[in-house]
Amino acid sequence: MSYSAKNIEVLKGLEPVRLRPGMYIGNTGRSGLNHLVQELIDNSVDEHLAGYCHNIYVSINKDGSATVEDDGRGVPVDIHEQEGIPAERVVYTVLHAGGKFNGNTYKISGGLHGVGSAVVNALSKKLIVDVMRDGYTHHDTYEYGIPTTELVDGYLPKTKLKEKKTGTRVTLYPDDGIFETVKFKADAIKQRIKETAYLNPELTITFVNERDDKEPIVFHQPGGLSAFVEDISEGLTFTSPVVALKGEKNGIAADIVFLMTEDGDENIIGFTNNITNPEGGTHVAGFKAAFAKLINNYSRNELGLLKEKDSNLSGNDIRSGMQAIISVKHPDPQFEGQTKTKLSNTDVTKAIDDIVKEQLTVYFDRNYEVLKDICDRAVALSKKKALEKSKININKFSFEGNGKLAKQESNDASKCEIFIVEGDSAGGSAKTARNRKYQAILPLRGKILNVEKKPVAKVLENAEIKALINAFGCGFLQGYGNDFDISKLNYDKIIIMTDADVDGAHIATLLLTFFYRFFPDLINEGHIYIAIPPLYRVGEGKNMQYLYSDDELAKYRKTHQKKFTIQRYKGLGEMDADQLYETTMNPESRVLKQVSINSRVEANLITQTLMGSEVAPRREYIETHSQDAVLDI
Ligand code: 0RA
Repeated sequence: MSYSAKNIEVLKGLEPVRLRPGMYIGNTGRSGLNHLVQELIDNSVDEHLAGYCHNIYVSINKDGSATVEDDGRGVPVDIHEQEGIPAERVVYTVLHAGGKFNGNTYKISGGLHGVGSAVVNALSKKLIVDVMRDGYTHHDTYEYGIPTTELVDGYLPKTKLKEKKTGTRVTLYPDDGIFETVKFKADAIKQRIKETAYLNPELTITFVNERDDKEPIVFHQPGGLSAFVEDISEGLTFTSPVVALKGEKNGIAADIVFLMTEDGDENIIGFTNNITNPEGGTHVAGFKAAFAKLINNYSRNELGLLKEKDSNLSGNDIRSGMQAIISVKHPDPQFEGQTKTKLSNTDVTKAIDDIVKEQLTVYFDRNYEVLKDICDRAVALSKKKALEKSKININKFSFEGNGKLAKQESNDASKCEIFIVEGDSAGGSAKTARNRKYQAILPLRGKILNVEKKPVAKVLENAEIKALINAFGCGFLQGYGNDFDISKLNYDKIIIMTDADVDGAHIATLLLTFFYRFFPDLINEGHIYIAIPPLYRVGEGKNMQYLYSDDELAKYRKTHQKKFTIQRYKGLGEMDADQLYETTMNPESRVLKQVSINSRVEANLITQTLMGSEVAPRREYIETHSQDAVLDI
């Protein structure tokens, strides 16, 4: 086949990726962009898992590109039998080609990851590949997925290596025609690298952000998962040592570490084949259930802490303060959920249950005092909660405290939305602007209570919070009793609509803290959204348009040399009702961000940093990270 015919074939093959990037990398925002780098890192980690690569270097470069280099065997460069081109070209131009070469059992293939090098290539305006093997550097380049390096007698051009080394180096320039922003988020990449280092104790990953001239950071964690669980528990008071369990059942390998704390929130993080599962899944649920079952058994039968008439201890009480990491390796992982990161293989539940039962029994036999302490604490907490609950006056929660809720007309919850807005004046505009059939408005008077570390009874006395709970209609006290019932939720979408300024971000954060603590399932099930109001209205005469970020404005300036006017919106109140509806409320034209708990590792940290007692750093964090903080809780 001729060179150009081959290229047309490549173009066709990669076309679906460029047409629907979201299907392959989740979205075309910052997190989608970061997936490109993560994908390259994951490929190098696969090479490590195959037993070859021990060092990975990641850099974000000054020219806007990112480089991932490893010291593995190097991507094969010999001629691919079926395709008749260098195998490296097949890896970077044929979708899902990656796994075929590698005999690796646990090839990463889950969720948004493992989408393949070809996807990265397709979404890059330029990609440079250098393969070091057989004493040569083999060089290749692509633009928008299409090879741009001329082959030499059918092979990649090569230069002799001065030193004896092997490996693969890939530099990618993200396509700015695809991504909303092409500025990599160093913190998110660092976070992933850190996790990867803990999960692969024999791997060393070096990260450098050339944009800020800081020293390279070396991630090497010989302590593995045990060190990881201590890290996520930093600052908490431990009430148990680190307990590590390890096993394999029916081809599913599991590594489990946990420790108990007095003051932390339960935090159980799942990984499948080295990739984090922010939405959890069968491994996390399986571990929770297995642990609770075992502790109930011990409490009742061995320790005599529960009488015959006593009901079982709740799982939440048993695991209170637990920090855990559940890492499974599965040959064929399946994912579901809002972000397709929730592990769904049902065979994992049984495997985890078996491993926990076998190994934890052995551990508790040898460490009786650890068992006794866990059981005693669970019983004490259960009694304390029963007492606290008996003091809460449930009658206060009649549907009287609706605040200034403007209800919608429809009763079809699947179509209804509630906008939570800041203050009466924005509330008034929103009430005028809304589609009354499906949209309800709940104005909040000023800032809602910061619920972090407040006793439940105090929280429930707060008028704004009462209004929220009553409007939602699905009960409350999730984790405390059985009053919460998500099927009764009155709305499909709960939308936080605040000004695009520091105060607005603070109110949004307070609300998210409230949801995170009291209604985590509303977040997990994808019901919580943040409305993004426009920052600017730009244009000339009749050709006015709205811009939602400073990046968009910068782009607009570049492409519009002619005269235009800019109006900056300082708050929702500056828009008239029509504008507010058009830009922020109309499902056809608005910008909404769905809130998800992206990284449980960070979620606790963020609520604690933002909502803790130190006001000054909190303000700074909100100001500079408001969008990210809000969305990454
Ligand atoms: C397939 C086969 C072999 C290595 C690789 C893939 C490989 C892929 C990547 C991606 C990034 N770094 C990588 N390193 C290696 C092994 C071929 C052989 O030598 O037998």
